[in-house]
Amino acid sequence: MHLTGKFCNTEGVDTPAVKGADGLLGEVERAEAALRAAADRAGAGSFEAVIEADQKIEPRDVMPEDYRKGLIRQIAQHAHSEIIGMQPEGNWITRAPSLRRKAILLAKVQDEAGHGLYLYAAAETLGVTREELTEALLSGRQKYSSIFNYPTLTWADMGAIGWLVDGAAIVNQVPLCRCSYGPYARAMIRICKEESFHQRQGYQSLYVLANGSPEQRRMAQDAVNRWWYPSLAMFGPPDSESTHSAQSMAWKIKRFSNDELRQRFVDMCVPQADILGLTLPDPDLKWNEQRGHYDFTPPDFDELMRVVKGDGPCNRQRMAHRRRAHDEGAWVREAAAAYAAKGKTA
Ligand code: FAQ
Repeated sequence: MHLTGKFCNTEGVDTPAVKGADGLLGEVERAEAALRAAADRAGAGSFEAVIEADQKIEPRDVMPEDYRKGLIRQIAQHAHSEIIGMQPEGNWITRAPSLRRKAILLAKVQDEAGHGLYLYAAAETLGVTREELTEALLSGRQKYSSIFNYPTLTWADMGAIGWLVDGAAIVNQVPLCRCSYGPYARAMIRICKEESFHQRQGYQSLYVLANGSPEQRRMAQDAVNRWWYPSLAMFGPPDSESTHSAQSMAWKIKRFSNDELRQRFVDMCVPQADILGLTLPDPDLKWNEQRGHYDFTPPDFDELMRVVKGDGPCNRQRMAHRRRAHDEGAWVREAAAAYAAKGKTA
């Protein structure tokens, strides 16, 4: 097989460079340039005119109430996902197999906290407070991504999450860099650059296991078997059942439908799985010459809806942990508020 390049690691295994999520970085950079151009052409007129001209809506612009509410819904769910998403991987920080892997995982989980913060800040520009958003998560009124309700059973899950979950996140989020709401689009640019690194490290970690001992290889395959369908489900219900897609796409919040992005993800993963030497757990996965895409078995959407509604393997554990962390952090918030108040009166 022809490989496009290599990057080194300290474990004696060179990982082939593959075309993949980091190839989407060019798209992020184009979105960044478009954002700068849009800033130079500010003040296009009415909400409809700005959307039509593919420019950005900014916090002080007039916007339909449903646009504002829809954005708060999506950005808040996204922010909560980053925060809850720290738990499955946080579970392995103390058990990482080497100091190097521990440092990488620690940095990745910390990045996810940062993504949550950028996103909460973007949501706040729409007139909600951080406290309101936190309360909505803790009370269960607002949700987070289904994917974080699955358990991380072995070290190989860290590789599979990086490769598949971060990979799915990038495919979904790169188009959000061109979202019509300025603060969300700007937050997504930085997030996508970091997610691309996350995806790459997961792939590399899995590659090392896939080329390791028979037991490591089995562990890598088992992780891929368990994370494949939940990753496909991250893209949401099929287009025919997606309640928000049509309006979100008309307002240029979403640029592609759930099914289009799911297909893009499958097409990206198949050659990457080949290089890993691992199998994707779908006997019906095959290239369709006519469509120019891989045919694949869709995820179980009834399971997705059960998990979203709170009945996944780890929903209760994740929420209990988040509530406990929130309560235990009360003194930090109080101290920070007291310090800020002191600064104002000094
Ligand atoms: N999980 O009408 P649609 C990450 C809900 S971040 C839970 O199609 P929409 C980084 C949906 O909210 C992952 N709920 O909705 C990371 C709606 O319910 P609602 C998060 C889901 O908004 C990696 C209902 O179903 N990413 O992974 C899911 O047009 C590793 C109907 O659905 C984002 O949030 C689901 N999978 O499309 C961190 C990206 N799918 O609100 C740590 C931004 C659907 O009416 C470690 N969000 N629902 O009660 C989006 O792109 C969109 O919101 C979609 C859903 C595509 C998720």
